[in-house]
Amino acid sequence: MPASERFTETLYSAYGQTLSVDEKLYEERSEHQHLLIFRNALFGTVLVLDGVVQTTEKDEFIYHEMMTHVPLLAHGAARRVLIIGGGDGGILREVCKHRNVEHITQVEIDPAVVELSKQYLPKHSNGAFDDPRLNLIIGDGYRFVQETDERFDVIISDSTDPEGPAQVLFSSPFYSGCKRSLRPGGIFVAQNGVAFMQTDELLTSAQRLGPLFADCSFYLAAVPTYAGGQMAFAWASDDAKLRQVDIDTLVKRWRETAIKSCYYTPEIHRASFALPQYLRDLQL
Ligand code: AG3
Repeated sequence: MPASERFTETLYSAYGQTLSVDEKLYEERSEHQHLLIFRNALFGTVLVLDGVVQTTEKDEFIYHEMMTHVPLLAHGAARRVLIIGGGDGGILREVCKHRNVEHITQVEIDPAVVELSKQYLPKHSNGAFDDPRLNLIIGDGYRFVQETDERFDVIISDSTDPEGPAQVLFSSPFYSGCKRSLRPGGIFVAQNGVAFMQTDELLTSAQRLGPLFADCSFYLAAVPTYAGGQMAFAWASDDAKLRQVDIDTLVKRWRETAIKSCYYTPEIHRASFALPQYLRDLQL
């Protein structure tokens, strides 16, 4: 394959990041979506779903640590965690590092993502799919939260963007299903797109989460391959204090986990909730 082959993301009509396809590893259309996996000299192995970069070997730690450790450390005593999507296993790997977590349910719609990620992105799950605490369900996360009798301390929605199959994971009924599946004191977080590029999606999520939860907001982290600035993570709970846990408490809890991170620190945790004025003006 000539080194000049390029992949250009199709997420936005007026803008697209381009990566060199230094070696194409896999391409197919599964029942649910188009999958592409290739090697890039800068980012390592790259997973693309329906034309959008989902995760790369080099920068995945930022997203997965922030989606996992922020809610788990804010909660402080999470024992039961639900992951919606996340088929590459990166969130699961980070959740498994928390020894106090007793049970993890993960609901991923596309078995191809799990299997291909185990094969081509093995460091994402790093064996976590074999963790005895895991109940992996291949199924529809939207239906799961409507129907389950299980209750969780933290729910992490690691989906694709709201166009296509994941659209329902940004809907009011999904959010209310998550709310009913949370234990008292529970926290819901979700990837919500790049704040500058997808501001409307933040607004929509805030409008839908607002009536359901006593407290909702966003926190931010810049992930290079989610191009266009800071990635926004939706945050919802019924206890506003969970978003403001003080630094000393976070430092103490973080030490107790004994987790070695590459991005997360208690200071970054606190700072990630500081929103730029253009987002505050939306009254999210
Ligand atoms: N899922 C979220 C990818 C979001 C990409 N969107 C964007 N660039 N606006 C990632 C799955 C990783 N486990």
